[in-house]
Amino acid sequence: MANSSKPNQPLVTHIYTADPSAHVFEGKLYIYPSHDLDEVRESNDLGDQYNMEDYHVFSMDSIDSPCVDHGQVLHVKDVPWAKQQMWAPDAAFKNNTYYFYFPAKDKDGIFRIGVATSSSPAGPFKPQESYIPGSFSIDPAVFIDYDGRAYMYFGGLWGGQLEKWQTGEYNPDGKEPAKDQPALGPRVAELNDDMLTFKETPQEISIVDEDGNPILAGDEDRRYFEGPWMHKYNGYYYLSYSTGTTHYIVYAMSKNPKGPFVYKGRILNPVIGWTTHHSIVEFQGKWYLFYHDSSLSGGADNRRCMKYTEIKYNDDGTIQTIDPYK
Ligand code: FUB
Repeated sequence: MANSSKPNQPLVTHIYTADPSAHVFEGKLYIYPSHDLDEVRESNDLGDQYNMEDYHVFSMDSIDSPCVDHGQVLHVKDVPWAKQQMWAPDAAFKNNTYYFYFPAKDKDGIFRIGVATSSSPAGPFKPQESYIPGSFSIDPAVFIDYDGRAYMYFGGLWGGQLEKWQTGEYNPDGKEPAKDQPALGPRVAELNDDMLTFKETPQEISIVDEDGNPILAGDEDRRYFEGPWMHKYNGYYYLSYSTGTTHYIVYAMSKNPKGPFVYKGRILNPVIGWTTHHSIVEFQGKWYLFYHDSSLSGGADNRRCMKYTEIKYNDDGTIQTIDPYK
């Protein structure tokens, strides 16, 4: 008999999972995480330790139900354009089809974002022949607004190569801006109705402080690093993301899905392990943060486990900071 799920506990323990993107499809909660390999690897700044090869999909009937593994839904060997490193994915539903979005390095070692489709939220997913034209870097998060328009948010520094795309072309020597310069923002592109292609060239999102000044590259407690997520609450768009080197999940708010976004605060304090990566979803009347840490492996950066906890909003729409271990 499978165990019931509990807040701040690993949702599954039979495999390592990370970067959980949670969505409600067909009345159930579906989770689309990375599948960490059970292998020992030394960490480096390029993220070579995250050498994942495939994806599994999970579902829960209610928040305390067992988390069910639907098995392997996509493998790198089945993706014609991809060579390695199947990193943080996401999924969306439109046109009676489930779309699974995933980053991977192409045959030239450049991260691109691919799509695979299925008639079921549990997959399996059939990949497109090539990656999304004009896509680059990592961590796609697809948000469908109430008006039906779909947007992809993406991008990540260091191993995610975002700093190499500042000119719009891939520059292997691209560096982060100087500490007193505006930080690089995540990218956003509206998707065409086919959900397979960008409607426009991806744009950089601006994240500013309460005075309207750009968050600077040296402000590592607040600047964008990777793992964007978009959700909407009470008419506001919430862009949440990881600060990478300082290990926070933070958020910024806007009245526009493309920003500018005003930095508001921390959602999640640092977890065990280097990376922190999350999603936010409303399910059966409550709001939840899905996240990961490395507790299941005793702290190995590349062997993580997905978890969830409830989110609470204040009356002014700000989010209460969560300490994962209290
Ligand atoms: O899981 C591989 C990478 O680690 C993800 O793409 C990042 O967001 C970080 O969690």
